[in-house]
Amino acid sequence: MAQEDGSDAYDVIVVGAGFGGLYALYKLREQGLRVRVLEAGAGVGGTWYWNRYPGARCDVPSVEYSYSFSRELEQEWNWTEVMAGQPEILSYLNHVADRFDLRRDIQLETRVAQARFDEADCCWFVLTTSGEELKARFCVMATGCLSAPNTPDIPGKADFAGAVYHTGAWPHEDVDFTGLRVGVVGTGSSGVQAIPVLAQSAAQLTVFQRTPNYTVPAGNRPLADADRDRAKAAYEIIRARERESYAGIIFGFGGHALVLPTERILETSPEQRRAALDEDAFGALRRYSDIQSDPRANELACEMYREMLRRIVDDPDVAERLSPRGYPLGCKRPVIDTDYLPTFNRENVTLVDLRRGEIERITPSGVQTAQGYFGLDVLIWATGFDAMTGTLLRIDVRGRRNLGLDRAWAEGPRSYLGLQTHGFPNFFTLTGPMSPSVLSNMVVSIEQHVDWIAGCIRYLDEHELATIEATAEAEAAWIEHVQKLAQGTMWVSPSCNSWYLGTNIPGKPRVFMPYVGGVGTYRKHCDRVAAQGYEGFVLG
Ligand code: NA7
Repeated sequence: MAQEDGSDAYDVIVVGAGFGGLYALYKLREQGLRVRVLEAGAGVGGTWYWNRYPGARCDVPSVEYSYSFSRELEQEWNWTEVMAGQPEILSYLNHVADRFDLRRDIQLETRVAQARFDEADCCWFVLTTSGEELKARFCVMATGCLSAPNTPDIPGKADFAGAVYHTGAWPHEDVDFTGLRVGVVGTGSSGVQAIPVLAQSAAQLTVFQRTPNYTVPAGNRPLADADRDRAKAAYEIIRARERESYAGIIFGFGGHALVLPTERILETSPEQRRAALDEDAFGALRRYSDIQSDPRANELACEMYREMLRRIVDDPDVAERLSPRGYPLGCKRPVIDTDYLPTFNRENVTLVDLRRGEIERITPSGVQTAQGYFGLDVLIWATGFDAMTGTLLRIDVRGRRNLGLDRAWAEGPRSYLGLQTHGFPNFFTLTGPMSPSVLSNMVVSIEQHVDWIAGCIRYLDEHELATIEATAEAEAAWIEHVQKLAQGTMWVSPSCNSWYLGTNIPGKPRVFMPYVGGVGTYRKHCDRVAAQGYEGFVLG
């Protein structure tokens, strides 16, 4: 498509129109750049466009899980719940798209098949699945960290004759489960959120659980007018503190101010731990500072968790089946829920603990496990995503000398600051592996990355430079730093399997992908690199 000045190139192509892509468009366009956003979905919203399963909700307080770039937007939008549900977040993003006139530069239903760097021209050619080719100086991949749904390769999965859904690619029309026998495979955040809601309408709900999660009640509630007003009045302080904080969040579950743990569980007696549970149920687990770093402390916390679970679930055998064992609390992403454990007290809910015998095959009418057969009308995969790298690697990305990103990342993702990979000049990943990303409030991390990239492009333009590329040395040093920080934490414990490590996808290298040093520290690294003329990058 020809531009106003007659050239056929954009300055920036942004892939994805979720939180990241929308802000990237706003910010880069403000800077006078010609930007085109390509989005596979038929609407904006990214994660919140696709993940519309019953019960889908954010686990970060809504006043914090929102943009900070516009004071007016902050003041005019009224969140209705402490933690917003998917429909409200999606309306917010649609409002943002309209409010800032973003739609005119967004091309929907456009899936990117290939992105190729042209060394002679110093630009990227982006090819869509419908054969359209676009040219730009820069590529910003706002493709999301949890956007490539994973459906496990279980024998017979294509044979099922009833309706099949994936939580990460849920249909846009309402699905009615009344009177139906519904099966859910998977008990991560998506399964844990969907199961209590599905149980209310399905005639029979069968949950196939491979690994029980440590899930704690979210304590969600309507957002009181007074609390919303207080947040609006204090936004400037809230945002400033988020940016310096560890996770980009200053309020905890239920919207209460986060309190730093001060007690050591190893110094408590069994009676003190029981009393702590009596006083604050699952909240008690937030009191201890040694759980994430000491395996003995962690095991005591796990036992507290299982004790609490036994108090909630009536049938002792079901409670045992729901009890996480053999891996530490804090290894997987925390799961918070609404009525999850009490759901297993319902007559119409059956829990199949796959640790006692796995799924052998899917048949046309149900699921055959080593423990018996379960007849179903509907099968729901709540089996997660090929996280952090999956969406990028499903695109054929080719950098210098035709190097494929799949080859560059064959042994795990490689990135300098989580922003760029050596060999791929002018190609930026938003909240990419090796940045705080999924360990943080994504909106805070997205805004930080977009602002950094916008500053970087401005710097290049002001200095009449065409390219920026991470050096192999800076990239290697950053990866080493990221891995070193994670060492000794529960996230990388040998008994831990998680999508942070890529172990949920057969054959994916076991590499811990996020940066655990915290968003405040990370921001300082990025700012220092920029202030020193983009140290660790070659500018050409
Ligand atoms: P998750 O957290 O990856 O959960 C996927 C679930 O599916 C988890 O319980 C898996 O068990 C289970 N799973 C995966 N493969 C299988 C097979 N083959 N058989 C049985 N069960 C299986 O994805 P979610 O969508 O719930 O959440 C992803 C993130 O989105 C979440 O952390 C939030 O950040 C939002 P496993 O634990 O691997 O044994």
